This record gives sequence, structure tokens and C-alpha cells, in this order.
Amino acid sequence: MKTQVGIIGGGPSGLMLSQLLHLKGIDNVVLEKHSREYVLGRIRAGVLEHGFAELMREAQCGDRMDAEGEIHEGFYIAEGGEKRRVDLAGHTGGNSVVVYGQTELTRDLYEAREKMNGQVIHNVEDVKLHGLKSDAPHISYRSGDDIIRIDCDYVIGADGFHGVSRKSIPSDVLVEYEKVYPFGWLGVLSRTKPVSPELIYAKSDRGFALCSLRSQVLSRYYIQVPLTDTVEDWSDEAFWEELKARLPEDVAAELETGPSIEKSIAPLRSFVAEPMRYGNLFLAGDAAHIVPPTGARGLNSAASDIYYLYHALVAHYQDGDDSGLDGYSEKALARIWKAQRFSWWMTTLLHRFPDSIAYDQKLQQTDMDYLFSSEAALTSLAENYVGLPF
Ligand code: RFL
Ligand code: PHB
Repeated sequence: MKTQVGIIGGGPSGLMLSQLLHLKGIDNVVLEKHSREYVLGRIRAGVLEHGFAELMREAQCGDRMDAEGEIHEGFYIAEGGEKRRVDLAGHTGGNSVVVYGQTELTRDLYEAREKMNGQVIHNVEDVKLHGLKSDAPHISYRSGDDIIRIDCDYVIGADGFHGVSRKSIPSDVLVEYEKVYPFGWLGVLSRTKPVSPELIYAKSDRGFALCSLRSQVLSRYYIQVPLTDTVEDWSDEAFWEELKARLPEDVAAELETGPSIEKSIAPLRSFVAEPMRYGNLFLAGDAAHIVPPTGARGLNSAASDIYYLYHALVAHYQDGDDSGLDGYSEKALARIWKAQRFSWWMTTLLHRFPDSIAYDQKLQQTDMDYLFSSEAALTSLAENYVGLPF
């Protein structure tokens, strides 16, 4: 098989790039390790920044998002029994975020790929990358007993944190920066009315909690838990009790509880791999960087990678201009590190750190007091949360 761009990974990054390139007449193939049902079963992001939403529209996949997604112009930070609103629109000249689940947008991207007869091959095994430093790289994978070879001009590694692409870069070339946090998030999805029309990020002595939503009938809640906890340790009842204990009393009193439809634990990690290009391999999304979910930056960081790659590949194929490809890693990393800084900051502001000393706690409290006493600090939070320009 031969194509122009071989994309590894059928998550949001890979599918979005595939769709955008196809619309510009650039031939590509997506290789995905799992089935479509499996990919759609993973409950992840809920908040999309404006730039991501724009990219969905450019990919001609924005109709359902625009009809069913909710525009949020603010969110709350709760602490010490009260909640205070962060006015995103007011601090960013009218900017906002869209609440629309990753599951839904991935479904939209799959459907768009299908409609255009895009090539998305599922359940591929043993994906290997070859000749990345040459002008003629190829990808191989196993399907049953057959080894299939795909020759391409470029390989895009959009196969998430555990994928094979990043690992194909020699260790003397790749530099990895990593910070692992001493806790995770236990998330519950439930068919209940969300406790608040806007998200609530709650800091409490018992640990962090987040009230989020997918729609007015579907809620998504998280609580910070020790890394040693497992999903089996948390019955639905125990989860709801702990969540209530971390929220202001008036919010807890309004909380509608019900059976969980999904329950999972995600460890919190910050990670960046540099460079994001090796020969004709380009990394994008979680394959190159991870943030703790506190600032809702993960998927949104993937969006800027895809935006830069898309424009760079179009410039290459349409105008013979390689400056975008040559500058990709540096340009993408500049924005990535800003998202890293913001996610680290928001995580540090809101979580309970088991090893923190009294001095750290004083600083954390001062950071919070400063935030709500300074228009400049609130503006900084707001402009990062809605997304810095691409
Ligand atoms: P993905 O989604 O991990 O997709 C990678 C795909 O590659 C496949 N794959 C392979 N395919 C072929 N060969 C191989 N060897 C392969 N190895 C892996 C995988 O099966 C998979 O389908 O990466 P992508 O596309 O870069 O997308 C990144 C996002 O998924 C991620 O950044 C976000 O979900 C992060 N995130 C959030 N981001 C936001 O912007 N806003 C949020 O509100 C938000 N909330 C979250 C989140 C992530 C969470 N978890 C569970 C980590 C909430 C949570 C709880
Ligand atoms: C979610 O709804 O899953 C969500 C929302 C905001 C975050 C993280 C996760 O910061």
C-alpha cells in the first residue's frame, strides 16, 4: 500500500488530521490499534477551547458540536464553604469554551471519515516504523498472519502516551521531561442533572473535586484520590459521600446522585518529549505531551499540534514550501510548554499534596487569595483556560 501521510493512532489527533488533509486532497491512512467501539468507550475530555472548536468546523465536523455542545463563559472555584466565579468572557474580551465530550467529537470525526471513504484501519497489531531518516519511510503492521507494508512520505505519530511512535525515536535524540503527581483522579459519569450549570473546581482539606458535565442530563464528577486506590475501593455511595464532603454545603445539598455509568482512575502526570520531529516522523498530541487534566488542556494542546502540522503539510504539497515542517517542533513546543505551565499551576493551586509542609500550604493559600484580589491574575487564568492563540 502507498499513501502520502501515514497516521498512527485513531484518537482525536489522528482522525482530525486525517480529515483535514483529505479535504485538501492529501492522501492518508490512519492505523488504530483498537476497535472503534473501544476508542469511543474511553471517557476523557469534556471541555474544548475555542481553537479546537474552530478546527472541528474547518474539518466539516462541527455541526453536532454547535447544536449540542454548551458554550460556557465562566466556571467556579470553590473553597472554604463558598464558590467564586471566574468570568472567562469578561476577562478575555468575550471568549469562551465549549462543553462537548471527547467521545462525541471522536464519533463525529469517525463518521466524517467514513462518509468521505477515508481509510481508517482498526485492530492493527505490531505497528513498526521504518526508515524514518530516509526519503522513503514505511510503516508495517500485522493483520492476522499477514504483515502489511505502507509506504509514505511522512509518518505522523498520534498514538497517545503509550504508543509506539515516540519509542521509535532513538534515546540519544529524545529528551523527556516528566513530573508524576502523588495522586490520581477518580471519575464518575452518571445520568443525573449536573449540580451546577457551570463547572466547579473545588479545593478542600480532604482533597480536590471537580463537578463537570456532558449535557443537562449527564454529569461528570471527579475526586482526587491516592495513587494506591483502585476503582474497586470506591462504591458509588462512598464516591458521592466523599464528593459532597469536598463541596460547599449549599452545593452538596443540591447534588443529585445516581448509579455510575462509568468509573475510572487516571493518574496525574506532566510530560513533554523533545523534539517532536525525527526525520520524517512528526509526533502530535498525547504521543508527545501529557498534562494533568486540571486545566482542561490535553486535547486542546493536541489541537495546536494538528493545526501546525496540517498547515505545514498543505504548504509542502501545494507550494513545495517546507518551512512549516522544518519549524514544527519548535513552534508546537513553545505553545505546549505554556499549557504545561498552566496545568501545573492550576493543579498546584487546587490539590492537596500529601508531602506538603506548612510553608507550601501558606503559599497555596496566598496564591488563591491573590487570584481573587487581582484582575490581572484572573485575566491570566482566563486567557490560559480559554486557550492561548495558535
Ligand atoms: P489518544 O486519545 O490517546 O489517542 C491515541 C490513539 O492511538 C492508539 N494507539 C495505537 N494505534 C496504533 N498503533 C499503536 N501502537 C498504538 N498505540 C496506541 C490508541 O488506541 C488511541 O486510540 O491521543 P490523542 O488523539 O493525542 O488525544 C489526546 C486526548 O485524548 C487527551 O489529551 C485528553 O483526553 C486529555 N483530557 C482532557 N483534555 C482537554 O483538552 N480537556 C479536558 O477536559 C480533558 N479532560 C483528559 C480529561 C484526559 C483524561 N484522562 C483519562 C487521561 C479528563 C481525563 C480524566
Ligand atoms: C471533564 O468534564 O471531563 C473535565 C472538565 C474539565 C477538566 C477536566 C475534565 O479540567
